[in-house]
Amino acid sequence: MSPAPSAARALVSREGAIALVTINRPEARNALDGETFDAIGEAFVQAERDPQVRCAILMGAGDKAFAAGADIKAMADADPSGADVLVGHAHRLADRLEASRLPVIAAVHGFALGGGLELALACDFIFAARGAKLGFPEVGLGVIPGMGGTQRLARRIGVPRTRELIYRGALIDADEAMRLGFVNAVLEPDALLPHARAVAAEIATRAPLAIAAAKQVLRRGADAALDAGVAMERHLFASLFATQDQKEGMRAFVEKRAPAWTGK
Ligand code: CO8
Repeated sequence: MSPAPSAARALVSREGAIALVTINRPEARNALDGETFDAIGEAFVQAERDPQVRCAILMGAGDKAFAAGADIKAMADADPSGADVLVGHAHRLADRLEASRLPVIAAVHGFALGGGLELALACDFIFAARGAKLGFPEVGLGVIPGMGGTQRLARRIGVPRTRELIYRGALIDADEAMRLGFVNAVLEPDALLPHARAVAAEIATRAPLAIAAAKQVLRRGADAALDAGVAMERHLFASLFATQDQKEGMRAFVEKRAPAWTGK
């Protein structure tokens, strides 16, 4: 895999079955402007096209931040339609991450604020370095989260806790975010990427179509009534029996050997 065309704003590299996507604007604490949202999206397109890739990690360059939010300087003078254009870049990226066949791990260090936290919330899960600071400072700027954060966080931790984080605009640390339930694990800073890599490598050993199906039903089912979500699960479960990987996985169990997935 070659570097993303917009090498300035996002980088992508492959380590075995893992794609590492890096938000690359450290001098601005990885603040997200339209170009950066698009570059991250392009990096994911590139990762998805590579059939060897089974899992992705999203991280921020430099030692200060995952991403300190949307670029305030780029939107300060926007009118409503300009703001809507900017939000469009953000939403396209969030949609891409959620629709991706790849599970995406956000490896968060330093600041994950505003749009930066919303970006992490559009990933499948978040691992955070101890000392990381997360939050929604938007109401202190005269706006609200605009990349789906009000909805995605509420779905993860409930409306009352989401209200408190958004109305207060206060930053919380990684341990508190884990206690609230939207961070999966807190690691010492040096252990963050090794942990993300280890989990990604484990996921990469599983049947890729099964992982994609699980991702799809967990995402769509979260917004559905229980019976609709269960029906979706039933349909996907049955349809996996049309795949070579289901035959391979079950035969490998019976034959007491490791499965060899083809992704078909
Ligand atoms: N936007 C633009 N530039 C930024 C941002 C940002 N969000 N964050 C940091 N920078 C820039 C600074 O302006 C500074 O630039 P310069 O060197 O040219 O002065 C450089 O990065 C370094 O920043 P600091 O000197 O402030 O670094 P510190 O380590 O002292 O502080 C902080 C780091 C605490 C992260 C601080 O920079 C900060 O508070 N940043 C703003 C955080 C914030 O309010 N984020 C929310 C933004 S609004 C938002 O995200 C809405 C999302 C809507 C969805 C998406 C739609 C587009």
